[in-house]
Amino acid sequence: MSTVATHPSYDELCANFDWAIAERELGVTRSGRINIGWHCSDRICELGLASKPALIWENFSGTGRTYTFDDLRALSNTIAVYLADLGLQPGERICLFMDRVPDLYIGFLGILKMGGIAQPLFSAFGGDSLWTRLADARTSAILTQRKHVGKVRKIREKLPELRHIVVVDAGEAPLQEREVAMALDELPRVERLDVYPSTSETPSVLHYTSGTTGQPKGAQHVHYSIVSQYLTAKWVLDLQPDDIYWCNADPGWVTGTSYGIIGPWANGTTQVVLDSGFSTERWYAFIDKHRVTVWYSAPTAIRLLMRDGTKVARKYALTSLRHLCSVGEPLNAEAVIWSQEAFGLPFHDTFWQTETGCIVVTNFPGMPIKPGSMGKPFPGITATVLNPKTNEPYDRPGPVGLIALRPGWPSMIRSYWNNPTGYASKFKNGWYLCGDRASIDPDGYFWFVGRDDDVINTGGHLVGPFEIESALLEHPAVAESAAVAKPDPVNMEVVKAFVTLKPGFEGGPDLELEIMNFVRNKLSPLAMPQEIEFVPSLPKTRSGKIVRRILRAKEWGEPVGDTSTLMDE
Ligand code: 6R9
Repeated sequence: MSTVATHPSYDELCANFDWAIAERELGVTRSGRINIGWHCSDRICELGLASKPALIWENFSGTGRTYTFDDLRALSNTIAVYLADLGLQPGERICLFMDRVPDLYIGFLGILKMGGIAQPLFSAFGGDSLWTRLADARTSAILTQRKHVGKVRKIREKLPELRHIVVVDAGEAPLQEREVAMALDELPRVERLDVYPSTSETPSVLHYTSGTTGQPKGAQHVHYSIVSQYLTAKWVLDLQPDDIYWCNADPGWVTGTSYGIIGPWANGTTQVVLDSGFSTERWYAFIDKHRVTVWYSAPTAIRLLMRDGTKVARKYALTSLRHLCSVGEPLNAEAVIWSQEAFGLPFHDTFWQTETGCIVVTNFPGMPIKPGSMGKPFPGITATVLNPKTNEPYDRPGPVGLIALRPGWPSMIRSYWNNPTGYASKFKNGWYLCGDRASIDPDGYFWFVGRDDDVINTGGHLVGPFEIESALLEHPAVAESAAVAKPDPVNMEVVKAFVTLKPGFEGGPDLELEIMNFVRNKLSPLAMPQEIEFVPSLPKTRSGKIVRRILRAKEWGEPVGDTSTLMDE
């Protein structure tokens, strides 16, 4: 099957771009009514796709269930009515605190249909992480499962505004104060609903950012975001009518809502969801069983697949795959080359943030991929890199600067919850600063360097962690790596690398020296780690991002700061 999109080329799309293209296709205007819940279900039914599967769901043990767009429509109506009957009002924050069960996806649409603000949080969060975010958002209700309700019970006394704790699978279990049982299958199915008349600027989703560099912030999205999410899903993920699409991100992370709910369903795409943790074989078997065609994943998962080698991939029929995309962290060249070897297809990198709401820089389908580069701005997005001294774009390709976007695309957040000053501080000279560094080559391709705070200053030379980590990952023993600054009396900072090894390798001074020399030969003596520490695992956020800040703080003897999004808290 071809990997080339059927839509016009990147250059043609850029030349004729207008977000009105998406507005027309979605049947919305900036001043009219838009409701994401309605657009992702009712409208798809009106287009004649009521009986098309919308969600093919499977849990860790292989039990599954399929929901059509008509099911999605009626069941999200049902949840909307249920929540409104509890007395919940439009504009109130309603948290989704569940594993990737169908109620999570349907509940998300239901909340939006009754005008609530959906606040998805990772079900793996412990009490403290949950409390910080519910307290900050002054959340009125939480939808959760029996297995997680204990965490809510522990903190509810500190949350006087949390009026309803809705348990979706309570069964006969005894409930406590403020708790109600909502058995979706047993509620009368609501066929007709007057959906809340939201417009473009009505708040829709409140996402707490992964917090790799500090306190989590509540990113405030609006219903108009669907305009960007719809079109980027269609063009970048290249969604076609017959696709079986798998986004393996949890909706606690923006990828799991923008491209695990809104983008694909606004396109009427069939999605598969696997409610289970990572396992190479389980994932390949899932792709094989459901004949997945488009797969949206992340470097952290791809590195684990790489660690297990191409042989495992050959045990499964993965030939249904025709388009692969990646997000969340820099995608190193090695991973692109490996995926070509393992699946016969390259991963296409996509760069964006909770704040941008949609993909902003990407290896567009059909555009030649330069392995290691993130690609070019999505048509309609003006992206550049600024000289950090002047906050002006460079007048030539090459130098490393701050990634900056011209504000105004539909899915940009409108503020940080309770923190307008924090939001205002992200803008300089009329540009929105992403907080990342990159360079642009003469062909207009962006090359990621690192988060601003992760750049290493060794003897006055700025070294990006991505370059060093990419080189480390090319060494046959290295599974994962993080390069951070370590204090040095002469050079101010030197590079220290933390490394996890592939099965069968043992850390020690010989391997350390070998890897150091490997990096020196590939890059430069400057980029060579002065020290390599072999570790069993690296600190990561729940969305799989390596948190270099924590490793660096230890080297400098500084406090590690907020750790509430960490995987192994
Ligand atoms: C969607 C998402 C945003 C930060 C972003 C950057 C990093 C995301 C990337 C990437 C290099 C890519 N990031 N995609 N870095 N290449 N393709 O991840 O949102 O959780 O808010 O994180 O993630 O540092 O600024 P979010």
